[in-house]
Formats: sequence, structure tokens, C-alpha cells
Amino acid sequence: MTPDNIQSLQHEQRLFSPPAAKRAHIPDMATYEEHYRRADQDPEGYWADRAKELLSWSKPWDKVMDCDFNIPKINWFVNGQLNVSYNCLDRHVENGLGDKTAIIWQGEPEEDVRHISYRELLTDVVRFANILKKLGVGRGDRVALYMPMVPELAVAMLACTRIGATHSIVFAGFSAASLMNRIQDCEAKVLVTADAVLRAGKKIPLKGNVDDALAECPTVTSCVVLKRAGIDINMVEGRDLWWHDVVADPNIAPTCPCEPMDSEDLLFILYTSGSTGKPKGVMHSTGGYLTYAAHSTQLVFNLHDDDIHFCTADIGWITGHTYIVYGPLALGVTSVMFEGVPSYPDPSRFWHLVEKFRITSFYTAPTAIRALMRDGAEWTSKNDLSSLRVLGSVGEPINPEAWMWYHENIGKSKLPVVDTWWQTETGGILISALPFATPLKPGSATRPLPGVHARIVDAEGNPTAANEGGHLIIERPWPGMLRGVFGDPERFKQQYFDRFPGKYEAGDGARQDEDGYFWIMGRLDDVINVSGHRLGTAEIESALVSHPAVAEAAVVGMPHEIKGQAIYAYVTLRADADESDELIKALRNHVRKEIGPLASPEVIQFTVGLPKTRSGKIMRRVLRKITTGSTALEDFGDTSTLADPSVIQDLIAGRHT
Ligand code: 6R9
Repeated sequence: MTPDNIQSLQHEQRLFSPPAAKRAHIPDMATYEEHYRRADQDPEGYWADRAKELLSWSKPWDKVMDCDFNIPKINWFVNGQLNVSYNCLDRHVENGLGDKTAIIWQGEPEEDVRHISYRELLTDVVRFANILKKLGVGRGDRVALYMPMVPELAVAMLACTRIGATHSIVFAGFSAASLMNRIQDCEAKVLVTADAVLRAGKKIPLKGNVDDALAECPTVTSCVVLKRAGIDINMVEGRDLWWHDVVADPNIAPTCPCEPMDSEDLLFILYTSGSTGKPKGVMHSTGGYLTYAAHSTQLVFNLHDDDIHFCTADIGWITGHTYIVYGPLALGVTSVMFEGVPSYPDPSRFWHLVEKFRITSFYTAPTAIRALMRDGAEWTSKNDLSSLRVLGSVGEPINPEAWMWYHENIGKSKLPVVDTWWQTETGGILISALPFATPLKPGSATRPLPGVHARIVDAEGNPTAANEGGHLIIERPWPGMLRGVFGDPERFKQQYFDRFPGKYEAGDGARQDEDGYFWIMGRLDDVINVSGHRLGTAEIESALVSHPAVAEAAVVGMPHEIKGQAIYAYVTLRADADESDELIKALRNHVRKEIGPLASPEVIQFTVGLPKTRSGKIMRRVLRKITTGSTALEDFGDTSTLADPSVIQDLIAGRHT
């Protein structure tokens, strides 16, 4: 897909009516339209109501919004004050919900289960907040978290918010080098980590990566290490502390006041891949983000006090931030946190958990659905799934086959499947069906939530006709949107607001059908979506080129049955290096080490040349065509600017199928 010639080949006609529900926040399309109209005509009134209904503010705001995409300037609930830890914990305890389960934690071993009440979570958070303070962390300081899916991760996040520190979570599947880059960029003072991750019956060491990373991170003065797997690790004297030791200190005060934070104070940074260079530190602020997290969680999953919500994402990604921790806890519902994987010890693990915890809303990714589909529908009939009310999907377009499989086998052809489109940058879901209102079309994210002005425009920024592909943009600000790129205001402006002045550019291609439904087609930039995770081609290419045998590398996405997209790398070697299967293995390992296992190329093709323009730019469009099997010259479009057109035939001859 090239940005200026965006075509969609999908023509899905099926339509499913939403089921009736006794307690729907938005029970029908008329109510949806009413909300949408109100948010459109009176955005300040709409968002003020939502922020007041959903959150407790210690000081009211002076102005609901002060935004201008042309600058860009984004401020919500100006001069209002609140604390995220207070909103997610204290106020629920004050309201008599202290004994209610906040987090049901299912560890990877079946017997590792904890039901953590709001009161217990508060106690743990207060304790850890005091520990962070003792380690010198204060308001505005950054704390990096590199952890498995354990309750201590949520405790550390909320402890940061309590004292006004900013967390930056690094997915535990990332390498030492990726961790180092992120810590260096945000200049974290403290790192919280664990000895290892338990995954599919294995222990994957973390602390070695931490030691390698911290060797180059002078800002980090302390590292708190949770013992999760009990493997032997190296503890650095004067820097490293065991979690169990610090929390056992009898001198820690039993209380810790909530720091009153300005609505626009930085809540967290989360790094995400862009089309160029190093990952961007996406910044989210306190009041707008939390309002939007609570708002979207409530409406999209139709949550009420007695719901048990299970989002299967890792907290290292935005989906886990918003829909495991902040959204559900702000609403005071019970959130399930799962350490394991969908297929271990067998492909009924998710469904077993649904039955075990009587889960009512279930949110996962198309890649997981496709993998479970391959394992066979028989795994879905071993458990009682009758507690489920809403099914969700996120991370990449869900193909209609996977949607139907999910709907029929998990939803027993009764439950709504909400396909939720959003991004790290958007903070929360922007386009999604509302489960008991929106008629569903398999493969479509359907309509924008109230307050979201999504449009499709052509390369010049003009609205496209129905069914015509184009760029997905958001025309007006919403409270959950990013506030900047950490340390790089110019990149913030250039990446999101320059191409279509005054509008937010999402970077995705999409079309809107005659009913106004959105069909997302995927990224238009050089971002590859592997199993719902964003990877920049530039990062993978620079990892490959940093290997001594490699002269040059170009990376494109290739269609993959389970992962959605996989990485196909074209590599030219230095004169003194020889092609071999060992070198392919070594290069894969090198990328794993530089970025993480997710980024490891599926295919590496050695080539003597890459298709380049005379000005030296790699024509990725040509590589994408070769990767997907094109052989006819006319498929490659205009190749007249290629410095050496014969390269195409060589690449086709060497293609891996
Ligand atoms: C939440 C999340 C964002 C990119 C986004 C788009 C793709 C996410 C999608 C979807 C089609 C959906 N994406 N949800 N594409 N349908 N329901 O995934 O954030 O990791 O930042 O990725 O993922 O391409 O631009 P993030």
C-alpha cells in the first residue's frame, strides 16, 4: 500500500444486530447519536460532565479545553487538580469498596492466583510510594519499569502516580539495548525490574539485560529487583535492592499523601516506533488521559460495578496501561491480570480463565485469535463461557474470518465483538462499536466514539468519497490524546500535525463506507505491525546494519497468517562476508539482541543490490511488491527513477517463498 494510492480490497456485506442488554450505558443507536451530537455541539459541556462523573478532582478546572492543532497546543481541564492513585484506589476504599477485588492476578503457574482488594492494593501502593521517595524520587522524576506481568508492576505504576513521578514502562520482551535507549532518553532515576519472566514454562532472564543497560545509564541511582523466578542473578552493591527487602523495612511510614497534580502534569511516557529513527517517547498527561481511560473503558466494554474485565495485553504496551490498569481501576471494577500466554499449557487457557473467574468482558488481539483458530475450535468448547457479555479486539485490523470465528466460538453467535481502533498516541479507543447499540460488520471498527471527529482524506487533505481509501485523520482534540514527544517538540509537530495542517494525522490508511463505518487498512508509513506490535523499519534496518557482516539492509512487512505481518529483510553483505545459513541465524540473533525477539526477521534474503533511486533512496514500494510475489514488471509501477532496474530481476530470482 502506498500513501497516494490507497485501495481497499475488502467488501464485507454481513451485518449483525447488537444484542439487547438490560444495563447498557448506550442501549441503542439513537442514544449513541444523541451523545455524539451533544459532544459535537457542546464539547466543553460534554467533557466537563464526563470528567466530573467519572473522576474526583481536588481542585476544579478553570477551563475545559485550551487546544489548537495549528501550534500544536493541547490542554484539558486547565488548572484542575487530581491524583491518579487517589482516583484508582483511595476514593473506592473511602466509598466502602475496600474489600472489593481490584485485581485478580493469574500467574503463569495455574496455582499462582491472587485476589487483591482495593484496600490491599492501596496499602501496597502507599508502601512502595514511600520507598520510591526514600530512593530520592520526587514529583516530576522519571521511573523506568521493566517487569513481568505481576501485580507489583501495577503497584509500582500507581506508586509513581501517587507521588507525582512519571513512569516509563519498557516491555519485558525488549532487549538490553532497547531498554538502555529508553532509559537514556527519559533520564530515569530508578529502575524497577525482576530476576526473570515466566513464559510458557520457561524462565527468561531479565536482570542480565538490566545490568548491560544500566552500565550505560548514569542517571539511574537505584534498581529495585523483584524475585519472580528465583534464578541466580548478579546484584550490584550500592545500586540494586531486592523488592522483598525494601518492602519489609519496618521504618516505612504506613501513609503517604497523594500529591495534588495539575491536570496537564506528565503522567507517563511510553515509547513507540515511528517511521524514522529511534522510538518516540509518547507523553500522556494526568486529567485528560484518566478521564478518557475511564470514559472509553466504561462505554466500549459497557462496564458496571459487578463486571470482571480481562484484557490480555501486556502492560508494557498502551493497551495494558489503559485497559488493565487505569480504565478499570478508575471505574472501581475488577481487572484480571494474566502472566501467561494463550497456548500454554494448552490452547484453552483463556477460556479456562473465563470460567474460573466468571469473566464478563474479554479483550484480546487478532493475532491471538488467529493462533487459537489454527489450534482448532474444539479447545473453545471445554469451558463454560456463559459469564461473557462483550468481546473486544485491538492492535491490527481483524480479518472477517477471525471475527466470525471469535463471534461464533467464543460469543456462541450471541455476543457483540467490538473491534477497537486506537494508538499509543490516542491514549484510548477512538473508533469502536458500542456493544449493545452498534450493528456490527465483521472487520470494521464501525463508528467513532462520542467526541471523536474521525475523517478520511486524500493526499491533499480533501474528504474522500464513500468507500474510497485515504488517510485517517482526527479533526478535533480529545482529552486522552498525547501531549508531545518527550524531549522533541519538533518531532511531535512534524509527525502528527504538519501533513494536514490543523488536524491529527494517525498514519493509518482507511475508508469509510456508505453507512459511515470505518475500515482500517493499516499503516501508511514505514511501520510494520507484527502481532499487533509496532516496529519501525528504520530501527530494524539499523540493527541489521550494526552487524559487521552487513553493508546495507531494507526491511518490509510481509503478510503472515498468524502475526498479521512478519518482517522480510533484504540484506547486502560486505565484501569480506559470505552468505550462509549460519549468518542468517546470527543476523536473527543480532536483531533479537539489539531490539527484542519480536523484531527478529521471518525471512532474510541476501542480495547484491537494493532497488534505489538515483538519489540513493530505497524504493520500498518495489520491495513490498517483490515480497508479496509480484513478478510482472508492470506491477512495480514507475521504475524509471531506479538507478539500476536490473536489480528487480535479481531480487525476484532470490525471493523466499
Ligand atoms: C492500541 C494499539 C497502533 C496501530 C494503529 C493501527 C493498528 C490498532 C487497530 C489497528 C486496525 C484496529 N491498530 N488497533 N488497526 N484495527 N482495531 O495497538 O496501539 O501499539 O500504538 O498501535 O495499530 O495501525 O495505528 P499501538
